[in-house]
Amino acid sequence: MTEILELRLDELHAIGALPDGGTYRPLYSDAWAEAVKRVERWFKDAGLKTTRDAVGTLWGRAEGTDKGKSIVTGSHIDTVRRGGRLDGALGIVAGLTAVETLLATKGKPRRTLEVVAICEEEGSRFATNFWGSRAITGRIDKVDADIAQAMRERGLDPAKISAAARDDIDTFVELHIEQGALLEASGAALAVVSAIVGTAHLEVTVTGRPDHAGTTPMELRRDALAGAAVMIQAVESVARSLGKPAVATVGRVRAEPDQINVIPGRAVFTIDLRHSDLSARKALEQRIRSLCATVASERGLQFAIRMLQEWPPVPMHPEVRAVLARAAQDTGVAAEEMVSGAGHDAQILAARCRVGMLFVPSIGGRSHCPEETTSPEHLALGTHVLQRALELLAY
Ligand code: HGY
Ligand code: MN
Ligand code: MN
Repeated sequence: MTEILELRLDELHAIGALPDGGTYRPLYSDAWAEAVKRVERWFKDAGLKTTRDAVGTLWGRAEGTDKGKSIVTGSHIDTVRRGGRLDGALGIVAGLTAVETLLATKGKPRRTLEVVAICEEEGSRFATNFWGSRAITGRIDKVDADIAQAMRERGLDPAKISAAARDDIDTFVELHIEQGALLEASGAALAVVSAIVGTAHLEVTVTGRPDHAGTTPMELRRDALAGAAVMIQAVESVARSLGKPAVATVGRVRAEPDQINVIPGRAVFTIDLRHSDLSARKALEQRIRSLCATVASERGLQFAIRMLQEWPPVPMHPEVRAVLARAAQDTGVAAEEMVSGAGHDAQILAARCRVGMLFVPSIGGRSHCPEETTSPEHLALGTHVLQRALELLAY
C-alpha cells in the first residue's frame, strides 16, 4: 500500500509544483483543474462513478446494495501558497486507496461509499474558505464577483451553486496530517480527533495621518503603521498570557501609501484567533479589542475592527469517534484523542452529517510549507485504519 500512496501523492504534488519548492493549487487555477482531472482519472480507473458538482467538487461513487445515505471519505484538493505534499492530498489519496482496496477485496458495499475531492478549503486565492463544504451544506449565500468570474472560466455557473447541496450523506470521515507536533512528542502513531477549534478572522484598520517622513518631527506624527506594530505585539502577548490552547496570528499587514518617504496614514492587518472553547475565544478577542483601543487613543489614531469570518468549535460525532477508535484497535494501533487546532471541512459538514477525523503525525510538526512530511509507515497505517473504519461503516 505504501508504494501506491507515495506514487499518487508525488503525482498530485507535481501538479502546481513551484520552482523554489512547495506547490500551489488555488481554486479554479490551471493546476487545480489539472489535479481534479488526474483524480477523476484515478476514480474512474478504480471503478467509481464520477460526478462534478456545481462548484467543481469531484465525487466518486460506489453504489451500495442497500438504499440509504452515503458513507463519504476524502479531503480538499486545493493548497495554500507554497504548500506541502500532504495537506488535503492525503485524505483524497488515502480515501481512494482504501475504497479501491475494499471494492477489490470485499466487493460491493452494503452502504453507498463515496470518495470526494473537495474543490476548496484553504481560502488561498479568494475569500472563500470551505467553499466546497459550504456548497455541500447549502451555506453559500454570497458569491463575490472575482469568484463568479473564475467559476465561469471553468465552465461553472455561479447561479447554480445551490445544486451542490447534499442531504444524502450519513457519515464523513477524513484522514489528515496533524499539522502540529503533539503526536510526535507523545510518540503515538495516530489520533482520533475529538473536536475542531473555533476560529475568528478579524481585520483591523488603523488610521493616522500621512505626512512627510523628513519634515515631520516624531512628536507630531500620527503613524498608523507604528501604532499597528504595537497592537500586533499586544495580540501576541495576550494570546501567550492566556495560555494553551489559545493562539493568535497576524498573518497579513499592509501599509498605505506604502512609500519609503511617507509616514503611513493607514495600516491594515488581519488576526486569526483560535481556541477550543468558544467563551475563551471570545474573551481573547475582547482583550485584543480593548488593547487596540488603548494603543489607538495613546497615539491619536482611529481604529476599526471588522469580523471577516467566525467558525465555532465543532465536536466530532461520538459514534464516528467510536468507530474510528475501534478501527484503530482492530488494526493494532494505539490511538490518542486530540483537538484539531487547524480548520477542516468536517467542521462545516457536521451541520448535515456525522463527521470524524483521523490524524497521522507531521514530522517536526511542519505544515503549510514545503517541508510538510509524514513517514511512509504512518501514511500507510493511517490509510489502513481509515479502510477498516469504512469497512465497519459501509459493509
Ligand atoms: O486554516 C486552517 O486551519 C486550515 O488549514 N485551512
Ligand atoms: Mn491547510
Ligand atoms: Mn487540510
